[in-house]
Amino acid sequence: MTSPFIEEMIEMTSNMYRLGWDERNGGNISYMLDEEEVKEYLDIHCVLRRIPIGFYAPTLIGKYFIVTGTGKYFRNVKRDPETNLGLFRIAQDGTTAELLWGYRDGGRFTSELPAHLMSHMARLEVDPENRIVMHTHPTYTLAMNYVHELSDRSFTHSLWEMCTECIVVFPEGVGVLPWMLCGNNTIGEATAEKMKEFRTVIWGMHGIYAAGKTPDEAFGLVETVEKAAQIYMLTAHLPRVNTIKDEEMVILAESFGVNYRKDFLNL
Ligand code: 2HA
Ligand code: ZN
Repeated sequence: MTSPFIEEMIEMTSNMYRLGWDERNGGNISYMLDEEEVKEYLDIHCVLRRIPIGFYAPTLIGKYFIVTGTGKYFRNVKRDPETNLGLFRIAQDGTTAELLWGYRDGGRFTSELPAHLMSHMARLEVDPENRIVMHTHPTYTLAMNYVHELSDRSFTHSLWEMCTECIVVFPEGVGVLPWMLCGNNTIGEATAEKMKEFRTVIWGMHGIYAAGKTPDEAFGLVETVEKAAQIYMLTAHLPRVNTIKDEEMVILAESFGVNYRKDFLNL
């Protein structure tokens, strides 16, 4: 099967791999699809396997997702999408994935499915058009986690200072979680809680989550945060001679008409 959504997954995973964000099996993506677009390519009544998801997702019943597989390498998605990706529907019980395509070697979805689906539920509440949740390990964002205080406000403020466009691209800021054990419902719930407020959530000393209506929106958030973190890391050990001032960020936000977190600035 080839389809626009598989092509999209190939493009995203290939780009993320080449950016150096997804070593080995690092990173995972979930993309919610409309039944109409799935139907064009698959018999939606032909369930290959039923896989428990390990939590209850009432608002996702009947929804379709294409999701990267557990233990799979982003580097390999292009060569063999049917093994490295899977497409499933959340069953009527709200706790089972009905596999319709993929995970061909008997595999299953990413171990981070709780964080993905719980984030989808949280984002859909605030943005019914949300479709994408992506998780990755961008190098400079991670580096910055080791040398910067991990709080929503101060981390956001430092990122906003690093590129003129930051406050315009993520005016709501970024949420920051402390280091936590990954791959379980607890980190999923913590991520979803932050996702009510932020499209971008940093997992302390692990990586980043981003959500959006389109792959471009989610990807754009991660690459903008990563660019800011890169500039932070290239300059953190040098004397700061110039900076974007908080009053200038206000001018930017107002000029672009974005609703920004005023309490994240020192005015
Ligand atoms: O699945 O990135 O957080 C690989 C990961 C886990
Ligand atoms: Zn990870």
